Amino acid sequence: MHKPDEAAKPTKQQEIWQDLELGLFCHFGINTFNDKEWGDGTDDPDTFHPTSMDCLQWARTAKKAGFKYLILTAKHHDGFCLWPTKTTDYSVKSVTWRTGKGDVVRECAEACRQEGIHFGIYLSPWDRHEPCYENKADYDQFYLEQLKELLTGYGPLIELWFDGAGSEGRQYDWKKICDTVTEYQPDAMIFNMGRPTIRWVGNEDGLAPETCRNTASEARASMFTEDMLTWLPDTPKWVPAECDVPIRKKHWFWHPDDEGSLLSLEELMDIYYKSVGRGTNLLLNVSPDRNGLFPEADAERLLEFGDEIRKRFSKPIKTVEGPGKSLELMLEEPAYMDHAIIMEEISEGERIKEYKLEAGQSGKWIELARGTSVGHKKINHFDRIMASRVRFTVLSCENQPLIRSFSVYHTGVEL
Ligand code: FUL
Repeated sequence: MHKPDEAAKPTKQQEIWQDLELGLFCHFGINTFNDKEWGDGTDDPDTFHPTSMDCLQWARTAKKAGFKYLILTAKHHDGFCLWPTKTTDYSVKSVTWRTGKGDVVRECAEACRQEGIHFGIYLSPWDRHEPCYENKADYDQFYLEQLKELLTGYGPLIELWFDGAGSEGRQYDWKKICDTVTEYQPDAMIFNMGRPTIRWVGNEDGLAPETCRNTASEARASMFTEDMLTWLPDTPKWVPAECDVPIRKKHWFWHPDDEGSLLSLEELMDIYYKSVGRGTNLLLNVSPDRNGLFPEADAERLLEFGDEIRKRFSKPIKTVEGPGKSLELMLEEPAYMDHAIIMEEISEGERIKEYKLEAGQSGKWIELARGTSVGHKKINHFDRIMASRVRFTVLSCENQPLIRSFSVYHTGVEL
């Protein structure tokens, strides 16, 4: 029988990254000040003028809400750079803000370090400002220079976010780009392009499919269009997914008057169940406004989200772990329960293909849930039931399943 990815296993760095689960995306730049999502590179640099920017407020809010990393748009498609790069004048060097001596990337990196969360960088390959963009060789060089500045000047990076948008039909030197990341930041994840170590889930709604495996070949077959097949041949076999979504519907940058599009707590929890709860990381975007601060409503929603996750899942009724096709959880006395979380020991790969969950009641087993992939984490919810035994049975697998943890919870939430 053909088993394409049986041998796929994460690197230590991928395992660490998967354990982070929650990342915050921050789209901030010249678009913020011009009410745009995709600036065309002609906006006056001096429009970039945050009145009271405080990256500590971003990092502190992220940390408090339980987010473990933050990714900043150092340069979006408009080409405006948030750090004083040597490669172009279209940057924070050419503005009256902080007399041209500001460096948002530095302030943000330091704030993250201070708060003890990881920092990562988004650097758009598509550049609508840079005149040399038209010349492939020149721009490849220009982009590598920018990347090198970011890789060497801002401490350890958890992730480099390479956006494919706007670059349809354009080839960049992905081999050199990825080699450069590996040379200067060997522990950083490479998002989706070239020789990725993590992949896009395939939509911007923060939703993973019910069956979401970590292996490259299955991901390609189930989620991607043909252009994803341009990954370099030495792409690792283990490529976990990251789900990205903005907290204000469809808007990555801050805009006046769109507070009404802020996702509700229920919507965020649904996204959480369908991203982290399906074994991926969630990268939730919150955009600083023209003050250079997370708007109060967004910050509050983020904190509510963090509180709700903690409220539901910080106190399991009981947890077990171990190898085998069947694991049973026995309580001293019957208890109400409505959720079960299973984590596979993915250091040895992803082995479970199908499973069921049952509760023992008066000598009978009642089926609570059924599922396919588990991987890093699987959240199952079911109607509240009173039981003293819960059983997790693997119905189909490759190799001996290894369960890192199997826990049951009573959240009291009806879904
Ligand atoms: C897309 C971009 O075009 C959006 O502006 C945003 O940056 C999102 C995260 O990725 O491809």
